Amino acid sequence: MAQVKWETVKEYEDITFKRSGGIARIAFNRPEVRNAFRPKTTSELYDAFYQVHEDPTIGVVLLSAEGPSPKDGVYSFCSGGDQKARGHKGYVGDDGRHRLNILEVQRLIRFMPKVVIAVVPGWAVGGGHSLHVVCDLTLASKEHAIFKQTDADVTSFDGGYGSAYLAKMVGQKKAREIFFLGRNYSAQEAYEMGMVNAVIPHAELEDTAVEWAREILAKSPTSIKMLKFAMNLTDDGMVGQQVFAGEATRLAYMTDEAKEGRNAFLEKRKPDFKDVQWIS
Ligand code: S0N
Repeated sequence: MAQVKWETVKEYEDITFKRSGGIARIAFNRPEVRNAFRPKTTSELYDAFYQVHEDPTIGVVLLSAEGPSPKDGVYSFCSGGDQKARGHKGYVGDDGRHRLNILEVQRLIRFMPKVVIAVVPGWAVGGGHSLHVVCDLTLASKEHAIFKQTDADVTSFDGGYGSAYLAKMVGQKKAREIFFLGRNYSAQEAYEMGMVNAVIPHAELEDTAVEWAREILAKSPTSIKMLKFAMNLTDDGMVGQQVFAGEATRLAYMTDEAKEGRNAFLEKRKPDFKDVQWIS
């Protein structure tokens, strides 16, 4: 069993944000509404994920949820956009502004050079389902996780990663079934479809996630991030190439060749690359 002592990084209203060594834990904290997200939730998520993105000492993030619900004891990961916070122009924040910033959270998860593991203790529904799809790995509670797509019931649909990338993951027919019928799928069924990495007894879910995170942290960080971006690349088009190439440029900066290029400019002379080999 993984022994883990979480320390709070920052206090929020709708989420919790903790860390233990190189592992961050960001968790929804609205269990009374099945962890639905409102604009405040997505702003807080963005803020926490951005801190993780910027922190070179963190390599793995667990995206999880607090719970169960104090009202009825039901566990949830996330039930998507808060339908009570939805006005005629979309989701509306306390300041009266309409926003769709869950997609910005998705992009941060997708493009951060760290591994994000969805730890699903219960319902993963609508935009909550899409979030698990966009995470790098998904671990699900054997007893309580249920996967469901209600986007077509409430006319609040994810036509990006939540659906199109899901189809790459589970196949076109299965993805269309998930979205067109909106049925419930158990953790085992989700595993058999290929959208869950492992089905874990509920009591061991978080410890298992920490064990997976520690295994990943023992690997070469450069390899892990280049592999993540390489696997993203074909589905992310020019943006995928940009993200992958950004890391290639970072590696190039670390060479003597790059030092010479920079120094030559700063010293107002021609660069001397004659000792650099054309390695193939
Ligand atoms: C999760 C479900 C299946 C659980 O059912 P269960 O266990 O029977 O519980 P309930 O009694 O239904 O719920 C318990 C309490 O929680 C409240 N609640 C649950 N979900 C939500 C929610 N999403 N919003 C607000 N409240 C919620 C219930 O109202 C109940 O409260 P009380 O006790 O006060 O009655 C079931 O709850 C369910 O189906 N929930 C709704 C799921 C849903 O339709 N979600 C929205 C789907 N769409 C998205 O998420 C779109 C995401 C998005 O934002 C987006 C993405 C891409 C592009 C654009 C957008 C965009 O912004 O539109």
